[in-house]
Amino acid sequence: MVDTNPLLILSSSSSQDHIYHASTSQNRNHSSSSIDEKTAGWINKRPFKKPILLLLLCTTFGAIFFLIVVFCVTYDKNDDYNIMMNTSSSTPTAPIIIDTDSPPETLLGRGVREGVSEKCFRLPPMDIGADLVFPWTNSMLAWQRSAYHFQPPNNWMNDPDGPLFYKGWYHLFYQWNPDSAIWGNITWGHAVSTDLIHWLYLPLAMVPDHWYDFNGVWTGSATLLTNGSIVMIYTGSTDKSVQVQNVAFPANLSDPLLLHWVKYSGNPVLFPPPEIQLKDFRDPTTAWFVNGKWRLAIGSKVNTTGIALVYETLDFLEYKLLDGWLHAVPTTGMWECVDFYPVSTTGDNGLDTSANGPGVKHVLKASLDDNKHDYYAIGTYALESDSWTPDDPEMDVGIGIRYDYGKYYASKSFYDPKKERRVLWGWIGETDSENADIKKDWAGLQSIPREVVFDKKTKSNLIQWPVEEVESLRLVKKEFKALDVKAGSVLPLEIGAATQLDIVAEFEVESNALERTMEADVLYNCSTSNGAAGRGVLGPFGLLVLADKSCLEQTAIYFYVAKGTDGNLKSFFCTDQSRSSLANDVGKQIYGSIVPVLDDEKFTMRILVDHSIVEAFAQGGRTCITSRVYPTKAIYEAAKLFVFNNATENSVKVTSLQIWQMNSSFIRWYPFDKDVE
Ligand code: DQQ
Repeated sequence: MVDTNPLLILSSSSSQDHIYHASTSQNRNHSSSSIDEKTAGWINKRPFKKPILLLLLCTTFGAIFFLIVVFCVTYDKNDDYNIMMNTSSSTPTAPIIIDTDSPPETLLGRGVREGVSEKCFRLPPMDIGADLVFPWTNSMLAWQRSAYHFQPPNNWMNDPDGPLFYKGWYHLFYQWNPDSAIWGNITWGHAVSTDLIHWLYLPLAMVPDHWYDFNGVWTGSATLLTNGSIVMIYTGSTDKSVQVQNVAFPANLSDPLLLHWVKYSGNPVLFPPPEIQLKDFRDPTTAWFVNGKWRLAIGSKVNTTGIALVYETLDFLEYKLLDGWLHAVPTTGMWECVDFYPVSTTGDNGLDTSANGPGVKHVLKASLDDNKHDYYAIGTYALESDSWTPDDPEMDVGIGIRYDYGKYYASKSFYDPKKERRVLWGWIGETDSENADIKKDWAGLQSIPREVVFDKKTKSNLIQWPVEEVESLRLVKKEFKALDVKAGSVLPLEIGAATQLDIVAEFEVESNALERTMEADVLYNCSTSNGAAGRGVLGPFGLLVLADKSCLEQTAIYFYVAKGTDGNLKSFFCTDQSRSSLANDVGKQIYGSIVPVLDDEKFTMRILVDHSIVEAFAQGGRTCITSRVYPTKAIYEAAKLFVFNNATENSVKVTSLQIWQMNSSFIRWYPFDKDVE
């Protein structure tokens, strides 16, 4: 046990911040005072004649003034040129802003100017200042790169595109910037795998080389037709930044790698319809088959109402806009990356996108441009009227459940016929600074693909679980059983280095714990509750990952059980990043939400730790939280794992805790000169 008073460890992070700020400002004061002393001495020692001094001063100020004028003029010209031509490949010059719902106009980055959402995590302006920038070393930055999540070789990546299974290979396309670790110049990267985990990079699939995708080959989806051919439909941002839909086909269907893609000569196939703004029409879905025709949805908005439009087509070249909308939700803003698919309410398998009938419900997902979160709802799709209705209007798309309560966006699912399952991909962005991204030469990765099914127990949510293939990376296992974790304690788990892990944990709270408390905790909310330091009668309890030996850095993943005024328990699953790093230029939000824990269930969590990425799943995948954490001390061999219970009264029992070291997935280029082993 490292500490029986975890408040020492789990207390507010502000003390850490103070230590760091205090020492930096001390240093600054110290060094500036010593400069002052030296300067004073130097001036005293040299007897200047006044006219010479005056002449010198005038010349110097004159030269400085001239240089400033020249710099301003040149700078403005370049910026105007880049904005007009949309050709800038350099770092956006906009100042840093927070990962915010709506950045102020003056701070808009390049993405927003080009008609897509702000893509970068930015820090609050008040924190900008040379003295506050954390001194990242190369070794700290190098440690952050993932070992078994999908990442391109370098540079910026965002949304997954057109995932599909074809002739023995899983294909993943992705939004990639070939020039920089910042969003822009979007092309389609391409990779293949036989197991969704071990990937091989392939040459680029599509680049912005036509007027209709000059400003980017944006997000799109694949549809496998009944005759075995494939259609890729994607959004192009035109030379005038208008959003249009384009079609591309594989050049050679007998090539399992689908190396070459041919853009249709009649592109674009769709322009924004009259009632839709030119920059609010993007991200076509996989098509589904209804009465001999294909239908696909495209995200948009009307004023502040998020909507999904549906088009019908026979051949993917000519389209008809169907009357009405598939669905609309006021106040949710622009819907990006809409996904629409069936789930079985009775079976265990995933369903092909065109499936419908008894025992089938439909999931509608939208990525909300306004807050960068993926929301879904489960409901019923009426084929004839082409409209979808949520089961619970209070939990509609954009106002109800999220796929993930951390950093997870622009997701897309596909049906995997090999294993008869629906697989979900999501883009995990960065929460560090752009400067750090440029230094480390990459930004963004894809989540471990998740299998998605309807939760037959609660009937009100989905279950997301890492695809079983990730278990092939499991190496040595350590197991702990029947650990009693007293209220207010933190126990180290001796497992060696803790940077690549798969953890499965089960907790039990004392059965009479609830009766022992009369305390109602109705206002509990992960994000506003003082995180893992906020003590209640029944929690928080869980694990500290990526912690150094004295827990100065630690990321807490935990349950908190609150008691409602009706006497019923309400369980929350949260991730507290407020102490995840001593650096002050990274995001430190506390994430989380409610998780249903049924009467016969223990509290269970699974955590995938992969360097700076932590994916956490509660109750078999009912609630998921993905975090980006950037420790500075808890890295390499110094990264440790702890179990904790910060409740005020009740012990928890860890009934089972299994921890596997995880292998790397060794992503590499496809060996074109020889067969893949
Ligand atoms: N990313 C793409 C857009 C999409 C956005 C551009 C979502 O098509 O709306 O890179 O992250």
